[in-house]
Amino acid sequence: MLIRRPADILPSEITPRSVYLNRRQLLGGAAGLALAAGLSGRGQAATLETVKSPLSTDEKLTSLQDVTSYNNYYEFGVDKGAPATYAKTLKTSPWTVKVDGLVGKPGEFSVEDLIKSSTLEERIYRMRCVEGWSMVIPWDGFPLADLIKRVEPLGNAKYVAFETAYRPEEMPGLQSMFPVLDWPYVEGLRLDEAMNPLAILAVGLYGERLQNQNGAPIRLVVPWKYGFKGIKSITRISFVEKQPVTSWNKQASDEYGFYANVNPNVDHPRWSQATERRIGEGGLFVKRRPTLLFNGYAEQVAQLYSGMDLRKFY
Ligand SMILES: Nc1nc2c(c(=O)[nH]1)N[C@H]1C(S)=C(S)[C@@H](COP(=O)(O)O)O[C@H]1N2
Ligand SMILES: [Mo]
Repeated sequence: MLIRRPADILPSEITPRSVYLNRRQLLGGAAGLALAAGLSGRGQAATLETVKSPLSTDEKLTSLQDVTSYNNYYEFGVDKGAPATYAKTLKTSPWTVKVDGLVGKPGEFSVEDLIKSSTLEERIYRMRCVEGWSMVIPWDGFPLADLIKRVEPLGNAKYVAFETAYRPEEMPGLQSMFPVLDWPYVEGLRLDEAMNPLAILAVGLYGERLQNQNGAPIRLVVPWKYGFKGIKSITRISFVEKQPVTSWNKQASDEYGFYANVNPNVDHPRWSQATERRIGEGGLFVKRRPTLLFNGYAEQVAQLYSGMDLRKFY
């Protein structure tokens, strides 16, 4: 029998997760980090060392259970429960992100390298799906701007294009004779949007590495835009001059624009965007909440769109 010394035992092994999470919350910020040094069987840190970001909301968190079981990830099926069941087949380690296009320093970056070379922050963001539901999620990640600065975009780089892994063997949704989307999933941001400090590349949530259904090992989080901008399991980031095509815009351009800013005044053709349902707020008389312009982040991002007609550029 192998007897492990206490030093080999992870805090997450000896402490039930709920207690562990509470303790992290109590200790807060850097003090909680000492608890987060474990290594998983695959040699990657299972838990994440983060500093608390002042950009966080203090709204009540959506439970880990809801965040990891009510998902959109069409590569694994269109039902909200499908990704939690089927995304396990995606092999997320090792993983590299190729950065190319109009940059001075293109390259292939391993996720572990990106994590090691950044200060991870816990950002509690409210998220809004175009389907009318919302969540409040404690993401762990780093500013997208950090990676952008590292690769030194050229003067003619105006947009950033993102691509999800294309792996039919590991993604059942890609094997379908009637594909829901034109794979691989692609998304894009204007360079100045991508540089906004609110935009992050997330590698974890609730202090642990992302589960596959949430876009492991690395995904985009843009809290002032509808959820479909938050492209999952990114393998490529390209800097380009022209506005890149995006999956949902290609699929139904009258329903999903490039900008996808959360906007209560611009309805989706098939449903209103004026209110939302917070996942986890159960009960018979759940009140829908009014949706805020830019999902409540107007102060930080409205200037990006000054002079633009937001009904035209939806
Ligand atoms: N590759 C990929 N990324 C994706 C999607 C997808 O189907 N495939 N769905 C998007 C949509 S519509 C939403 S609402 C969010 C959901 O993220 P979550 O499941 O982590 O909450 O992921 C986005 N990113
Ligand atoms: Mo969504």
